[in-house]
Amino acid sequence: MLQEATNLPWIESPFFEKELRESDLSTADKAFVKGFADNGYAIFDTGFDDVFIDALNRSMIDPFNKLEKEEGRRIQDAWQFNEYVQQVAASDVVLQKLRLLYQREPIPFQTLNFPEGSQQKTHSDMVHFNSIPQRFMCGVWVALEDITPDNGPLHYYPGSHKLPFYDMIDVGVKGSDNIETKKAIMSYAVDYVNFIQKIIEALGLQKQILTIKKGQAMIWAANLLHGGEKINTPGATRLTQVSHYYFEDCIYYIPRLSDIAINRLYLNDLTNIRTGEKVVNKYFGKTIKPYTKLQFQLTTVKMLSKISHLFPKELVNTIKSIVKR
Ligand SMILES: O=C(O)CCC(=O)C(=O)O
Repeated sequence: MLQEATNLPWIESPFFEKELRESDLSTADKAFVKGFADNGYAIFDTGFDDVFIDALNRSMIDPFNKLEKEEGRRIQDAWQFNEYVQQVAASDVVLQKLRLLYQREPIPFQTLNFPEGSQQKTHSDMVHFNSIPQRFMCGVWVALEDITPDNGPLHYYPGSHKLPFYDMIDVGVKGSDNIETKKAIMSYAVDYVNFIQKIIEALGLQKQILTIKKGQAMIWAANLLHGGEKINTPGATRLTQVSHYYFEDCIYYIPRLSDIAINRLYLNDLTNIRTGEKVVNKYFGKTIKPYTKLQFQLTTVKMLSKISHLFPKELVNTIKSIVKR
Protein backbone atom coordinates (compact mmCIF):
# COMPACT_ATOMS: atom_id res chain seq x y z
CA MET A 1 0.00 0.00 0.00
CA LEU A 2 1.64 3.18 -1.22
CA GLN A 3 -1.06 5.54 -0.10
CA GLU A 4 -1.26 5.97 3.64
CA ALA A 5 -2.12 9.51 4.63
CA THR A 6 -5.80 9.64 3.74
CA ASN A 7 -8.77 7.46 2.94
CA LEU A 8 -9.06 8.83 -0.61
CA PRO A 9 -7.74 7.31 -3.82
CA TRP A 10 -3.99 7.86 -3.85
CA ILE A 11 -4.09 9.87 -7.06
CA GLU A 12 -6.72 12.25 -5.60
CA SER A 13 -4.96 12.71 -2.26
CA PRO A 14 -3.34 15.99 -1.17
CA PHE A 15 -0.36 13.88 -0.07
CA PHE A 16 0.04 12.27 -3.50
CA GLU A 17 3.19 14.11 -4.68
CA LYS A 18 5.14 13.28 -1.53
CA GLU A 19 3.98 9.67 -1.53
CA LEU A 20 4.82 9.27 -5.20
CA ARG A 21 8.33 10.69 -4.65
CA GLU A 22 8.89 8.27 -1.78
CA SER A 23 7.48 5.23 -3.61
CA ASP A 24 9.75 2.69 -5.26
CA LEU A 25 7.75 2.54 -8.50
CA SER A 26 9.62 2.41 -11.81
CA THR A 27 10.11 5.69 -13.68
CA ALA A 28 7.52 4.60 -16.26
CA ASP A 29 4.92 3.75 -13.62
CA LYS A 30 5.57 7.02 -11.80
CA ALA A 31 5.00 8.96 -15.04
CA PHE A 32 1.78 7.00 -15.73
CA VAL A 33 0.39 7.61 -12.25
CA LYS A 34 1.43 11.26 -12.23
CA GLY A 35 -0.22 11.89 -15.62
CA PHE A 36 -3.47 10.38 -14.32
CA ALA A 37 -3.33 12.39 -11.09
CA ASP A 38 -2.74 15.65 -13.00
CA ASN A 39 -5.14 15.16 -15.91
CA GLY A 40 -7.73 12.68 -14.64
CA TYR A 41 -7.19 10.27 -17.53
CA ALA A 42 -4.60 7.90 -18.98
CA ILE A 43 -4.31 6.25 -22.39
CA PHE A 44 -2.70 2.84 -22.83
CA ASP A 45 -2.61 -0.28 -25.03
CA THR A 46 -4.87 -3.08 -23.85
CA GLY A 47 -2.85 -5.74 -25.66
CA PHE A 48 -6.02 -7.23 -27.24
CA ASP A 49 -5.08 -8.19 -30.79
CA ASP A 50 -7.15 -7.84 -33.98
CA VAL A 51 -8.23 -11.50 -33.90
CA PHE A 52 -9.78 -11.09 -30.46
CA ILE A 53 -11.34 -7.69 -31.15
CA ASP A 54 -12.75 -8.79 -34.51
CA ALA A 55 -14.31 -11.85 -32.84
CA LEU A 56 -15.85 -9.60 -30.17
CA ASN A 57 -17.23 -7.27 -32.83
CA ARG A 58 -18.70 -10.17 -34.79
CA SER A 59 -20.33 -11.57 -31.65
CA MET A 60 -22.10 -8.24 -31.07
CA ILE A 61 -23.55 -7.84 -34.58
CA ASP A 62 -26.78 -9.71 -33.74
CA PRO A 63 -27.37 -8.01 -30.38
CA PHE A 64 -26.75 -4.59 -31.98
CA ASN A 65 -29.10 -5.40 -34.88
CA LYS A 66 -31.86 -6.08 -32.37
CA LEU A 67 -31.60 -2.58 -30.89
CA GLU A 68 -34.20 0.01 -31.84
CA LYS A 69 -33.00 2.53 -34.43
CA GLU A 70 -32.65 5.53 -32.15
CA GLU A 71 -29.98 7.87 -30.83
CA GLY A 72 -27.56 6.75 -28.14
CA ARG A 73 -27.88 3.00 -28.79
CA ARG A 74 -25.89 0.74 -26.49
CA ILE A 75 -26.09 -2.61 -24.76
CA GLN A 76 -25.69 -2.59 -21.01
CA ASP A 77 -24.08 -5.58 -19.30
CA ALA A 78 -23.46 -7.70 -22.40
CA TRP A 79 -20.80 -9.39 -20.21
CA GLN A 80 -23.66 -11.50 -18.82
CA PHE A 81 -24.04 -13.33 -22.14
CA ASN A 82 -20.85 -12.54 -24.05
CA GLU A 83 -17.49 -13.86 -22.85
CA TYR A 84 -15.44 -11.48 -25.03
CA VAL A 85 -17.10 -8.52 -23.33
CA GLN A 86 -16.47 -10.16 -19.94
CA GLN A 87 -12.80 -10.67 -20.84
CA VAL A 88 -12.34 -7.01 -21.78
CA ALA A 89 -13.86 -5.84 -18.48
CA ALA A 90 -11.77 -8.32 -16.46
CA SER A 91 -8.57 -7.95 -18.51
CA ASP A 92 -5.38 -8.39 -16.49
CA VAL A 93 -3.72 -5.51 -18.33
CA VAL A 94 -6.57 -3.18 -17.38
CA LEU A 95 -6.81 -4.44 -13.78
CA GLN A 96 -3.06 -4.01 -13.28
CA LYS A 97 -3.26 -0.38 -14.41
CA LEU A 98 -6.17 0.24 -12.03
CA ARG A 99 -4.35 -1.41 -9.10
CA LEU A 100 -1.39 0.85 -9.78
CA LEU A 101 -3.54 3.99 -9.93
CA TYR A 102 -5.88 3.26 -7.02
CA GLN A 103 -3.81 0.96 -4.78
CA ARG A 104 -6.91 -1.18 -4.19
CA GLU A 105 -8.45 -4.21 -5.84
CA PRO A 106 -10.68 -3.09 -8.75
CA ILE A 107 -14.23 -4.42 -9.15
CA PRO A 108 -15.56 -4.34 -12.74
CA PHE A 109 -19.33 -4.01 -12.26
CA GLN A 110 -20.90 -2.73 -15.49
CA THR A 111 -20.25 -2.87 -19.22
CA LEU A 112 -21.67 -0.72 -22.01
CA ASN A 113 -21.13 -1.68 -25.67
CA PHE A 114 -21.72 0.94 -28.31
CA PRO A 115 -22.34 0.27 -32.03
CA GLU A 116 -22.01 3.99 -32.75
CA GLY A 117 -21.21 7.27 -31.00
CA SER A 118 -23.38 7.89 -27.93
CA GLN A 119 -23.53 11.70 -28.44
CA GLN A 120 -24.03 11.71 -24.67
CA LYS A 121 -24.07 15.07 -22.92
CA THR A 122 -21.04 15.99 -20.81
CA HIS A 123 -21.20 14.61 -17.27
CA SER A 124 -19.18 13.25 -14.39
CA ASP A 125 -19.67 9.56 -13.59
CA MET A 126 -19.68 10.44 -9.90
CA VAL A 127 -23.33 11.47 -10.03
CA HIS A 128 -24.16 7.96 -11.27
CA PHE A 129 -21.67 5.96 -9.22
CA ASN A 130 -20.02 7.19 -6.06
CA SER A 131 -18.42 5.42 -3.15
CA ILE A 132 -17.89 5.99 0.55
CA PRO A 133 -14.98 6.77 0.91
CA GLN A 134 -15.44 8.88 -2.17
CA ARG A 135 -13.95 8.70 -5.67
CA PHE A 136 -13.07 4.99 -5.69
CA MET A 137 -14.58 4.62 -9.17
CA CYS A 138 -13.38 4.94 -12.74
CA GLY A 139 -14.33 4.14 -16.33
CA VAL A 140 -12.28 2.36 -18.99
CA TRP A 141 -13.18 3.11 -22.61
CA VAL A 142 -11.78 0.59 -25.10
CA ALA A 143 -11.67 1.34 -28.84
CA LEU A 144 -12.82 -1.72 -30.81
CA GLU A 145 -12.06 0.07 -34.08
CA ASP A 146 -10.04 3.18 -34.99
CA ILE A 147 -11.74 6.30 -33.67
CA THR A 148 -11.87 9.37 -35.90
CA PRO A 149 -13.03 12.94 -35.25
CA ASP A 150 -16.10 12.15 -37.34
CA ASN A 151 -17.53 8.91 -35.92
CA GLY A 152 -18.69 10.46 -32.63
CA PRO A 153 -15.57 10.13 -30.48
CA LEU A 154 -15.45 10.58 -26.72
CA HIS A 155 -14.74 14.09 -25.49
CA TYR A 156 -13.31 15.03 -22.12
CA TYR A 157 -12.04 17.96 -20.10
CA PRO A 158 -8.49 17.35 -18.81
CA GLY A 159 -8.07 18.27 -15.14
CA SER A 160 -11.83 18.55 -14.51
CA HIS A 161 -11.65 15.58 -12.10
CA LYS A 162 -10.22 18.07 -9.59
CA LEU A 163 -13.51 19.98 -9.48
CA PRO A 164 -15.67 19.45 -6.42
CA PHE A 165 -18.18 16.61 -6.66
CA TYR A 166 -21.52 18.20 -7.58
CA ASP A 167 -24.35 16.24 -6.04
CA MET A 168 -28.03 16.68 -6.98
CA ILE A 169 -28.52 19.03 -4.04
CA ASP A 170 -25.90 21.37 -5.58
CA VAL A 171 -27.92 21.34 -8.79
CA GLY A 172 -31.01 22.32 -6.77
CA VAL A 173 -32.77 18.97 -7.08
CA LYS A 174 -33.82 16.43 -4.44
CA GLY A 175 -32.17 13.14 -5.36
CA SER A 176 -34.66 11.10 -3.31
CA ASP A 177 -37.57 12.49 -5.36
CA ASN A 178 -36.05 10.62 -8.27
CA ILE A 179 -37.50 7.33 -7.10
CA GLU A 180 -39.96 8.03 -9.91
CA THR A 181 -38.36 7.33 -13.28
CA LYS A 182 -39.91 10.34 -14.98
CA LYS A 183 -38.54 12.76 -12.40
CA ALA A 184 -35.15 11.05 -12.41
CA ILE A 185 -34.83 11.49 -16.17
CA MET A 186 -35.78 15.18 -16.02
CA SER A 187 -33.46 15.90 -13.07
CA TYR A 188 -30.55 14.32 -14.84
CA ALA A 189 -31.16 15.11 -18.51
CA VAL A 190 -32.24 18.69 -17.92
CA ASP A 191 -31.14 20.06 -14.54
CA TYR A 192 -27.87 18.20 -14.06
CA VAL A 193 -26.67 18.32 -17.67
CA ASN A 194 -27.39 22.08 -17.96
CA PHE A 195 -25.65 22.70 -14.66
CA ILE A 196 -22.47 20.96 -15.89
CA GLN A 197 -22.57 22.91 -19.15
CA LYS A 198 -22.76 26.18 -17.23
CA ILE A 199 -19.75 25.17 -15.13
CA ILE A 200 -17.73 24.40 -18.27
CA GLU A 201 -18.57 27.82 -19.69
CA ALA A 202 -18.01 29.71 -16.43
CA LEU A 203 -14.58 28.14 -15.87
CA GLY A 204 -13.59 28.15 -19.54
CA LEU A 205 -12.71 24.44 -19.44
CA GLN A 206 -11.04 23.18 -22.62
CA LYS A 207 -12.47 20.16 -24.39
CA GLN A 208 -10.36 17.43 -25.97
CA ILE A 209 -11.40 14.73 -28.40
CA LEU A 210 -10.23 11.14 -28.05
CA THR A 211 -9.07 9.70 -31.38
CA ILE A 212 -7.33 6.50 -30.38
CA LYS A 213 -6.62 3.34 -32.35
CA LYS A 214 -8.31 -0.04 -32.19
CA GLY A 215 -7.07 -1.84 -29.07
CA GLN A 216 -6.15 1.33 -27.19
CA ALA A 217 -8.04 2.46 -24.13
CA MET A 218 -8.59 5.42 -21.87
CA ILE A 219 -9.13 5.31 -18.11
CA TRP A 220 -11.02 8.25 -16.66
CA ALA A 221 -11.21 9.23 -13.01
CA ALA A 222 -14.69 9.22 -11.43
CA ASN A 223 -15.13 13.00 -11.64
CA LEU A 224 -13.57 13.68 -15.06
CA LEU A 225 -16.12 15.48 -17.24
CA HIS A 226 -16.73 13.56 -20.45
CA GLY A 227 -19.37 12.79 -23.06
CA GLY A 228 -19.89 11.84 -26.71
CA GLU A 229 -19.17 14.09 -29.72
CA LYS A 230 -21.59 14.62 -32.56
CA ILE A 231 -21.50 11.96 -35.30
CA ASN A 232 -20.35 13.90 -38.38
CA THR A 233 -20.49 10.92 -40.73
CA PRO A 234 -24.08 9.67 -40.69
CA GLY A 235 -24.27 5.91 -40.31
CA ALA A 236 -20.63 5.58 -39.17
CA THR A 237 -19.96 2.89 -36.59
CA ARG A 238 -17.97 3.59 -33.44
CA LEU A 239 -17.45 0.20 -31.86
CA THR A 240 -16.39 0.71 -28.26
CA GLN A 241 -16.77 -0.85 -24.85
CA VAL A 242 -16.93 1.08 -21.59
CA SER A 243 -16.42 -0.86 -18.39
CA HIS A 244 -17.10 0.76 -15.05
CA TYR A 245 -15.07 -0.13 -11.97
CA TYR A 246 -15.37 0.36 -8.26
CA PHE A 247 -12.64 -0.57 -5.77
CA GLU A 248 -12.93 -2.87 -2.80
CA ASP A 249 -13.68 -1.88 0.78
CA CYS A 250 -16.26 0.81 0.05
CA ILE A 251 -19.98 1.48 0.15
CA TYR A 252 -21.30 1.91 -3.41
CA TYR A 253 -24.23 4.21 -4.09
CA ILE A 254 -26.00 6.26 -6.77
CA PRO A 255 -25.95 9.97 -5.82
CA ARG A 256 -28.44 10.83 -8.59
CA LEU A 257 -31.09 8.90 -6.62
CA SER A 258 -29.87 9.54 -3.06
CA ASP A 259 -30.26 12.15 -0.34
CA ILE A 260 -27.60 11.57 2.28
CA ALA A 261 -28.80 14.60 4.26
CA ILE A 262 -32.05 12.80 5.08
CA ASN A 263 -30.49 9.37 5.40
CA ARG A 264 -31.53 8.06 2.03
CA LEU A 265 -28.82 6.16 0.27
CA TYR A 266 -29.65 4.43 -2.99
CA LEU A 267 -27.44 1.38 -3.28
CA ASN A 268 -27.02 -0.68 -6.38
CA ASP A 269 -27.10 -4.45 -6.58
CA LEU A 270 -23.70 -5.22 -8.11
CA THR A 271 -21.90 -8.30 -9.36
CA ASN A 272 -18.13 -8.45 -9.75
CA ILE A 273 -17.67 -9.18 -13.46
CA ARG A 274 -14.29 -10.81 -12.82
CA THR A 275 -15.41 -13.28 -10.15
CA GLY A 276 -19.16 -13.50 -10.80
CA GLU A 277 -19.71 -12.87 -7.07
CA LYS A 278 -22.07 -10.35 -5.52
CA VAL A 279 -20.31 -7.17 -4.41
CA VAL A 280 -20.61 -6.50 -0.70
CA ASN A 281 -20.63 -3.03 0.79
CA LYS A 282 -17.82 -2.56 3.28
CA TYR A 283 -17.04 0.17 5.73
CA PHE A 284 -13.50 0.16 7.17
CA GLY A 285 -13.13 -3.49 6.23
CA LYS A 286 -16.39 -4.61 7.85
CA THR A 287 -19.24 -5.92 5.73
CA ILE A 288 -22.32 -3.84 6.30
CA LYS A 289 -25.85 -3.89 5.02
CA PRO A 290 -26.71 -0.21 5.08
CA TYR A 291 -30.32 0.11 6.09
CA THR A 292 -31.87 3.16 4.61
CA LYS A 293 -35.44 4.24 4.23
CA LEU A 294 -35.10 4.50 0.47
CA GLN A 295 -33.86 0.95 0.18
CA PHE A 296 -36.74 -0.23 2.32
CA GLN A 297 -39.17 1.68 0.14
CA LEU A 298 -37.78 0.23 -3.04
CA THR A 299 -37.87 -3.36 -1.87
CA THR A 300 -41.36 -2.96 -0.45
CA VAL A 301 -42.72 -1.25 -3.57
CA LYS A 302 -41.11 -3.95 -5.74
CA MET A 303 -42.61 -6.71 -3.60
CA LEU A 304 -46.03 -5.05 -3.61
CA SER A 305 -45.92 -4.73 -7.39
CA LYS A 306 -45.48 -8.48 -7.68
CA ILE A 307 -48.60 -9.28 -5.67
CA SER A 308 -50.66 -6.18 -6.42
CA HIS A 309 -52.99 -8.05 -8.79
CA LEU A 310 -54.36 -9.94 -5.77
CA PHE A 311 -55.70 -6.78 -4.09
CA PRO A 312 -57.92 -3.83 -5.01
CA LYS A 313 -55.90 -1.14 -6.81
CA GLU A 314 -56.90 1.55 -4.30
CA LEU A 315 -55.57 -0.47 -1.38
CA VAL A 316 -52.26 -1.08 -3.15
CA ASN A 317 -51.88 2.63 -3.91
CA THR A 318 -52.63 3.58 -0.31
CA ILE A 319 -49.99 1.15 0.99
CA LYS A 320 -47.46 2.42 -1.57
CA SER A 321 -48.04 6.03 -0.55
CA ILE A 322 -47.60 5.16 3.15
CA VAL A 323 -44.35 3.30 2.43
CA LYS A 324 -42.99 6.21 0.39
CA ARG A 325 -43.56 8.77 3.15
O1 LIG B 1 -18.74 6.55 -25.17
C1 LIG B 1 -19.35 7.58 -25.09
O2 LIG B 1 -19.67 8.25 -26.08
C2 LIG B 1 -19.75 8.11 -23.73
C3 LIG B 1 -19.62 7.11 -22.65
C4 LIG B 1 -19.91 7.66 -21.30
O3 LIG B 1 -20.09 8.83 -21.15
C5 LIG B 1 -19.96 6.82 -20.10
O4 LIG B 1 -19.93 5.59 -20.22
O5 LIG B 1 -20.03 7.36 -18.98
